[in-house]
Amino acid sequence: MKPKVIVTRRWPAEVEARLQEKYDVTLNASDHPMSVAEFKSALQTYDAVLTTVTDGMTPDAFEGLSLENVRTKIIGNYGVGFSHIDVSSAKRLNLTVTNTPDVLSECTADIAILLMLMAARRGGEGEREVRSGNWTGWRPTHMIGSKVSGGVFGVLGFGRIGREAAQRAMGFGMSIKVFNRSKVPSEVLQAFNAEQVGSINELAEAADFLSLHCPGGAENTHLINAEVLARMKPTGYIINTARGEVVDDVALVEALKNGVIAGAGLDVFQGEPAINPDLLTLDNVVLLPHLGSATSATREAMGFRVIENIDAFFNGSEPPDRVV
Ligand code: 8YV
Repeated sequence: MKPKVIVTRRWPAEVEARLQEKYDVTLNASDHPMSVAEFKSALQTYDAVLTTVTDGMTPDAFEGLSLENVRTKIIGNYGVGFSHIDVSSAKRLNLTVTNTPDVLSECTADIAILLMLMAARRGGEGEREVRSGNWTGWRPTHMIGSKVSGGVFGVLGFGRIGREAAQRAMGFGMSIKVFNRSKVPSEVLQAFNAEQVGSINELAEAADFLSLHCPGGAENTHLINAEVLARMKPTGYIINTARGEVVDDVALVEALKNGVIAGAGLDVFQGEPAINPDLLTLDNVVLLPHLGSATSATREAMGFRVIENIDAFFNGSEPPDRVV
């Protein structure tokens, strides 16, 4: 008997087809985000639940479940971040959790650079002006932005995506400063000609662009707060392709309104798709709808990576990307 597998959202067609060849699959034809009740019932019905960031698997989604009534053995998350999955409940229920690292690092780093350029060179504002018919023509003082090339690129979290972003920033002649909880090996720092600083405040003071590449979750919630923003240069920018909760968006709005920093580029939001409405009123912030991994090559690779993990699991070997 093939293991019973449920996919919580629509995936690229090739990946869904591959899954269907191998497993007894239930697809989410309408692509609606699963409710807590649906998720709870899935855990009692399927051998594997294949999730995404839109599945809020907070402790209440696991409430009332026990080893006796849970059928699921593995949660295969489609995405690298898994802070939406309550790890202690997963452990209590003896669930294996896997993610999809590596395959999305380049494309997510691309979006960080896109946001940096758009924010600094006022790409969003410019586009809005042209489309609205309000552009009156070239003039020396029109829509002046900030120079990116040669600036300081601050990386908070020097993992795979942070390094890809730094690599790209080096192409703009930027110098790299890094804050990372653990010590980055000196040969890695050398390869980026990077300096590892000792605190987030120090990084904030040095960076022209402070790009966030750490995981989300409780321990990184509001790492970027009013105090850190106050340390930044008034010409500085925050770039967030990590998780919305890493930035205190109320403090960010104040900083953007009051000239504490020059601007921001955000691909992720606390409580997304809801967005702090004040952000929508500000011209010095660029807003994207969580596009980090949104290329066809990457979304397919993510799906095949989930399949590799559940294949390994159901064949009795260690899934390559086990995180719990
Ligand atoms: C994913 C992401 O597309 O992988 C991640 O952590 O943030 C995104 O790029 C999303 O999480 C899908 O689950």
